[in-house]
Amino acid sequence: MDEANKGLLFGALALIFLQIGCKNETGRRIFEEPKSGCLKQVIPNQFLVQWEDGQISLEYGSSKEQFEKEFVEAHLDQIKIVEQDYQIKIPLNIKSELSIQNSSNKQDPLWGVHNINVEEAWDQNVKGSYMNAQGNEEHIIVAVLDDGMDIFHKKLRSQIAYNLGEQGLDENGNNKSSNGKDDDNNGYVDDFAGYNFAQNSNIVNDTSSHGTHVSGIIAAKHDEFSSDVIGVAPAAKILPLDFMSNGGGSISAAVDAIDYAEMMGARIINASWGGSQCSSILEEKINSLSSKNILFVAAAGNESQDIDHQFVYPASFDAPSLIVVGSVEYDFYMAGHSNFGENHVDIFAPGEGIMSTLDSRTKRVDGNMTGTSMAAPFVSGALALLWSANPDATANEIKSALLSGVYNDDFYNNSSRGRLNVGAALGSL
Ligand SMILES: [Ca+2]
Ligand SMILES: [Ca+2]
Ligand SMILES: [Ca+2]
Repeated sequence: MDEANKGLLFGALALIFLQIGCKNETGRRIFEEPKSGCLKQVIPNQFLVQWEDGQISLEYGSSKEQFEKEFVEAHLDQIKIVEQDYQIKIPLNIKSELSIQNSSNKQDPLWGVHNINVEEAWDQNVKGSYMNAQGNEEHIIVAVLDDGMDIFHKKLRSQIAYNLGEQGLDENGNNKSSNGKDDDNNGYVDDFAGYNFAQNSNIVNDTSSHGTHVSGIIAAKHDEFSSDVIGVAPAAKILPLDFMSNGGGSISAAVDAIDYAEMMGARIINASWGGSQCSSILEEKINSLSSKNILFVAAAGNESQDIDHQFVYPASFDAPSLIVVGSVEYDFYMAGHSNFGENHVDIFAPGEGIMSTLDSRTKRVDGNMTGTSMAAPFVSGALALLWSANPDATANEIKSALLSGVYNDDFYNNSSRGRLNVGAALGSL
């Protein structure tokens, strides 16, 4: 491994904010005034509607005025919230240098995975899968909502939650994964290896390597070379859900991807992105996951700020199924880039100089990245291990085991006062 790709891709996901506070007496929130920072992110003529029954749909109109007059008025009784759709932007911030501390850890390219006490789980054969009542192996599915993933990477291609309904040959002898048909009638054509909600296609293209790096931290295959990237939960499966192209996505694509993750049985959603809030629909969506027993793991962000006071989203949402992750450096102190906050940040995990998989088209199979984007997937992998050890546990039980079994130190400014300790979390399950 040489001078690696020190990318850091959290960023000002400048998007979504409809200021709450002007509800009318029916509880309907129709085109509330967006924050000024959100106006630039509006996607013209696309509107998100949340219905009274909780469903969310994307609708189109020739203008906001026309849409309000013709669509909203006609359906007013069934509508709860109407918002403009917003772009999600995730600028790629490249850190020029790693902050080097006096620590022997920095010599170990895999220092992150070696310092979360995960061997204790592996030694008990807790690796991210379990045997069901029929004696078949079931894999915990982690949905990676990101810029895509290199599904052909040698450390990842065996680690994907393939959709068996789009596998094999159709009646004409064509491959179901590429025949242009929705063979399993789930609403998505050829969704064999995840889906691209930004472009409505089955090509999950990771232009930044960000999603490939995140995926490797969670579940990169283990093999015989000790210097190779290894994932936290090698028997878990990744569901690659691409909702951005060229660093940008939309609220509607993120919401569709969350729905898809739920439909395909994901128990964990990794969200290594964030920024300012423009949409209350995204907040309600994440809130609704607690009743579905799904955990949503969000990066705390890289602005070195207290997010109890300077909010970033989705990390500063108050949702029971949300777990927010900040990062530590080689010496286990909080990383200089990491956001913090004793109410809104839950736990820290390694996030400085993390080696993981890169998109093979970059001509490198692995490299380093830095940021809370890297810390979040350590926790997502840990949750997959916990759930595989106790598949009947509720999301709440898994979350509280994670947060009670930590390396504890009073100086950690987060709600658990701790950093990730997989073995101890397993012990408190
Ligand atoms: Ca993409
Ligand atoms: Ca399908
Ligand atoms: Ca097909």
